This record gives sequence, structure tokens and C-alpha cells, in this order.
Amino acid sequence: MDKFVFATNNLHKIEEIQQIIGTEFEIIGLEEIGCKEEIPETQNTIAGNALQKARFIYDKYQINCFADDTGLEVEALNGEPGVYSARYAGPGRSFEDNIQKLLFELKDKSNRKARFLTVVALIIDNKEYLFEGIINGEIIHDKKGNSGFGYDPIFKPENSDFTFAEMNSEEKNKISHRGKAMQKLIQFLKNS
Ligand code: ITT
Repeated sequence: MDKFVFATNNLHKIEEIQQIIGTEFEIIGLEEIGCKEEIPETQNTIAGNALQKARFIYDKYQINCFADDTGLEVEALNGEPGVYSARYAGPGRSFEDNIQKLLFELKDKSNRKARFLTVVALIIDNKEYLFEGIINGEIIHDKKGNSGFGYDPIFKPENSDFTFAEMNSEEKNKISHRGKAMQKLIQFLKNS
């Protein structure tokens, strides 16, 4: 069975991706290869960061791997927080701090349109491949639901009555940015 390291420090992402990928491929976590460092993400685009995270692991451990970088882009805020989604309220701040900052920035805005963008970077035998997933939706005024992570309680995908945090991970994965990007990656692996 093909094995890939998933280059992430985010345990929520590992849970989601394990469920998407099923049993056809084996996912190895960073601790299994003895990587305890924070992986740098210093690029100013989502694709740049995804590639930087995967490259860091590939160059150091010479093992096939992939990384995901995700941003929430809000139309009325000119695409912010975007590539800064993890540290929108400042370095080391919590998901809750980031949500409160976003709700504050949007409090007088009637345009609540937003989208999640994920780029997954895959490196196999030193070759790089990128897969993108997008979900459009809106930022609601108050948090709803307890599942998921990050901005899930305030993001309602289009054509849905529920936020991502009101869905179980199977429901979220079916339509989400990360789910779509990972489906493309899985198709690629199956065809190659
Ligand atoms: P790694 O870089 O270690 O993978 P991270 O948490 O830093 O983990 P990202 O830079 O890709 O991940 O994500 C930026 C932030 O965007 C993340 O901290 C969350 O707040 C938010 N985010 C990412 N995916 C999300 C999702 O599916 N639902 C809600 N928020 C999400």
C-alpha cells in the first residue's frame, strides 16, 4: 500500500483526511517519522505555503508526503483573513479569538459572502503536484454548532441550512474545500 506523510500540526485536519482517504492509502503522522518541529509557513499565498510545508518534510526525510494550506477569504474584507487565517487575531491566538475578530470586522457589513480555499501540495519522488478545493458560503452573525474546528461555527456553505460546525465530518467532507481538494488528490493517485 502506498504511504504518505501528512505534513500538518493540526490534529483536526488529520481526523478529517483519514476519513476521506479511507483504507486505500496509508497516512503517516509527523510524530511517526520523528518530526517534532513546527513546520515553517512564511509564504504569502495559500499554494506557496502548502508547497513550503510539503517541501520541508520531503527535503528533510526523503519521504512522499502532502500538506494542506487553507484560508478563509471574506469578500467585504478584500479576501482577508486569507493566508493569515490561523493568526488573524495575532500570533498564537485561539480559534475563538479569530472568530470574534472576524465577527467584529464584519459587524457593519451587509455583504457576508466568504469562501474557504484549500490547496493540497503533494510531493512524490521529488515531483510536485497541486490540488485546489473551494466552497462558497457566508459568515453568519452568531456561532452555531460544536463540531469541526477553526471558523466552522460561523461559516454556512451555500445551499445549506447548517454551518460546518453543525455537520458531522462525513457531511462536511462531502462538500468542503479540503474534501474537494483531497478527492482530486485521490483520483490522481488512483490514475497514476
Ligand atoms: P498546519 O499548517 O499545521 O496544517 P494550521 O492550523 O496552521 O495547520 P492552515 O494554516 O491551513 O492550518 O489553516 C489556517 C486556519 O484556517 C486554521 O488555523 C483554521 O483556523 C482555519 N481553517 C482551516 N481549515 C478549516 C476548516 O476546514 N474549517 C474551519 N476553519 C478552518
